[in-house]
Amino acid sequence: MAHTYPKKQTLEKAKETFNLPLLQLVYQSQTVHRKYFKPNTVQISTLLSIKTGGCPENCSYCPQSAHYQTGLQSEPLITVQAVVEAASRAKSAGATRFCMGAAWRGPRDKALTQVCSMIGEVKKLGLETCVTLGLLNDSQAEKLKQAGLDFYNHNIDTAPEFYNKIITTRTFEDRVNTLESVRKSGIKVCCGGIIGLGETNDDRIKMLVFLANLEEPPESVPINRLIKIPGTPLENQDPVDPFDFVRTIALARIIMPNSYVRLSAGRESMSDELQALCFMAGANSIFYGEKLLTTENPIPEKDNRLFKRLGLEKL
Ligand code: SAM
Ligand code: DTB
Ligand code: SF4
Repeated sequence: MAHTYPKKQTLEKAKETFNLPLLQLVYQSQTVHRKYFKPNTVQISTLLSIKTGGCPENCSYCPQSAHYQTGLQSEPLITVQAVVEAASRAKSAGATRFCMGAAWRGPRDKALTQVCSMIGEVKKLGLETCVTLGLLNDSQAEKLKQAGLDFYNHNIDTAPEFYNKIITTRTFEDRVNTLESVRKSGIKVCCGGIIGLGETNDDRIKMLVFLANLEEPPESVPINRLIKIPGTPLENQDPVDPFDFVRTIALARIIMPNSYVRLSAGRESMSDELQALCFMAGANSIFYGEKLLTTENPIPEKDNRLFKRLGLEKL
């Protein structure tokens, strides 16, 4: 399918697009969406935290960072059996991809071997697999590839210029190096960010342009809306203007037309109408299931009702 935009996105053009009258922007993003994807379908992923809390990193938004008192109960790496049970339930509920997240700076050898067994077992159930384990080097990415991993999630989270206001225990460049290792191994890349950290619209645009200009843009782009976690430095952040959120989704769709754009964390506090606008703007994937990693997500019955009312089909 012909690309309506040049491969390399300029910041200037992206800003112009972002600032179009909202209805024109959404019309444009829905038009792009229909050229590249089957309309009215949404890909369904389910998340599971396989190692919870006590993370040495200081990401200011995160309930799992050991730097903040969020009241979260830490849990060590769970068993392969526990993963298989959760993945079977997710499959019965209609998920096509199972994503496992660990609160690590990066995986140690022994833990990585156990995650590889989890990947093998989840694949046997006929599900696509995704893991998010923090920083990786080339050989760790290779090991995950050998285990059959389909996707690796590793977010840049925000614009390069804003990144060190949010996290200081690792750099933006560390994140990008991991993305390169994942890409080189042949695993598909899932990479996006969070809206509502105190960044400007320009920062949001810069984050998306950075992703679109990677040698190959991520196959999957999760857009999270900050869940304000008591005890973290961002617990009292100002709310995001919902229309700016929709603009962010629309721009992601337009400049990364081949990528799945996932309406990720934060749906629990979004109205049905806002979610519908996000789908209209080109979001075509969600996390499905009552829990994200450690926080609440809409219960499946609620999502099923919404999908029915909107005439959306789960893929
Ligand atoms: N520790 C790994 C890492 O950071 O790469 C994997 C798990 S981490 C929880 C995955 C992503 O969840 C983060 O990059 C961030 O985008 C998102 N996230 C974490 N806390 C969030 C919050 N309070 N609101 C919205 N998104 C959040
Ligand atoms: C992503 O971008 N969002 C997901 C997934 N990738 C791993 C995680 C959202 C986490 C929200 C906070 C929590 O539940 O702990
Ligand atoms: Fe750790 Fe990931 Fe949370 Fe950062 S986002 S504190 S790396 S679990």
